[in-house]
Amino acid sequence: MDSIDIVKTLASKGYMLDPDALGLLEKARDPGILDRLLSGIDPSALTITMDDVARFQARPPARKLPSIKILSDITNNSTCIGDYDEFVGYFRDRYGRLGDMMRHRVSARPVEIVKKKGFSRTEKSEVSIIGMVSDIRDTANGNRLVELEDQTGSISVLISKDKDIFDMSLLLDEVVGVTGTVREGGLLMASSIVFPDVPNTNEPHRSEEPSMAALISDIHIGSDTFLEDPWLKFIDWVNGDFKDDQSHDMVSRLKYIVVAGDLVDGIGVYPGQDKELNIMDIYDQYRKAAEYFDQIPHDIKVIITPGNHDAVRQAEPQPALLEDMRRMFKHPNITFAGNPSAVEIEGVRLLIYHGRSLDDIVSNVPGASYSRPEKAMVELLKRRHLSPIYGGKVMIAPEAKDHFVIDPLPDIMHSGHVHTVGIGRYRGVTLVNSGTWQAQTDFQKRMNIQPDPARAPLINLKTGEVSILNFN
Ligand code: D5M
Ligand code: FE
Ligand code: ZN
Repeated sequence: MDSIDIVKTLASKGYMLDPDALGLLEKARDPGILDRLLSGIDPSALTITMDDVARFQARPPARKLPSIKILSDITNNSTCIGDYDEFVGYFRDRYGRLGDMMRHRVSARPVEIVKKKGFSRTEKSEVSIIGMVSDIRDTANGNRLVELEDQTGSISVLISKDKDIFDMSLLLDEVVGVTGTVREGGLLMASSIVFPDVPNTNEPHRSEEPSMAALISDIHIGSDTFLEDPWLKFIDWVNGDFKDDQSHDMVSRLKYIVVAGDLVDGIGVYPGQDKELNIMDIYDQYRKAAEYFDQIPHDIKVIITPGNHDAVRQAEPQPALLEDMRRMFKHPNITFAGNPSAVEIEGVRLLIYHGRSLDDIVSNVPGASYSRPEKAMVELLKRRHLSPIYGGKVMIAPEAKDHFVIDPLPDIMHSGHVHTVGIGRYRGVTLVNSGTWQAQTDFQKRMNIQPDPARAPLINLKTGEVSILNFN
């Protein structure tokens, strides 16, 4: 709106305008401000001042925000070249760190010693081991036989179908603690199983300010099913295009926007993708993305991490977007980080992981589904690992350190990938799956995956409360 329109609109309602106030209104790039001003101002006022305008601004001038601290990220820290020896080191690190999380609860003995116990005596006292699951089978009698390994050897563990623990789902390559009695021949009859898990005394960190963070993902810019209208509605909303008080309250506190991967649809991600693209060039896709993100108010801090559709290596952990793409973004407050990455915002720890392993959880954990992604995320959190199954959907690069181990514990875990929205809490940790800005694709139609497009979950960093806004 130009100055003449602003003055005319206000004059038609009987208000005059200070020149300073007019300057502020022009500068605000805040399409909803006149409506808010007119419905909120004292009707007996004659002249609108700069203070009046400031009161109705969607985003009051920001105080200096604390910086975003990166706690862990593979970007520029990759050690892996793909040697066999590296896999040995990778799994040793996984076993060591997950095992350590259980040692105070399980007084584990080495597998080789435990097996000998079975040969030497017939005593019925219980023993414990910590091992990595290398095989899971059902026996002819309907029990479950699991193979567990530590550095000393491998042992067979029988989980009887008559025990409660039979209902616990075990995954290949995860690290668990098992207690039971050893039979002659060295078979361990399990009586209890523990995961690395979250301590039940866990208290999340909270910000001192009620700052809001919008958690989004799977925008898929460049796809012909990308929902540009709702997306632009979101961008306008962030810029103040609303009339309601609830939006005003939220946008005035909105300090962060986090993107958990699949910013663009990419090129050659699946067979026949070119028939479903609007933008056929990967650079053009990122150029378009940069154009959208530059419209986000510059005092909002943005974090962008990649997903399986982005133009970085497919093996996870994935590094941040390349410099070629990053420099297209003119927004001055964007942090580009890897997938996964752990960051600290106002003292609150946020774990960002695109979520490709959720496909593995949905297909391997009975009861897990695409419609309740937060439940699948709980399965990852209990295992303190973002991608327990090796050789599933996630191609894992054998880094010296296992970047998928969930340590330190996050206060918020943010994923996407499955295109459904889910909010949950597990032992103090808030779980958010942030849906998508892409309509149902042909592939998803065939797989019967129903997406929840154009929703933006917003989390209050002081309370941990999440609100889902619908931009459809
Ligand atoms: O994934 C979006 C959703 O669709 C996610 O739940 C996986 C599923 N999907 C997509 N492509 C495939 C293939 N080829 N096999 C199995 N499941 C798939 P996105 O990463 O956005 O494509
Ligand atoms: Fe996606
Ligand atoms: Zn994805």
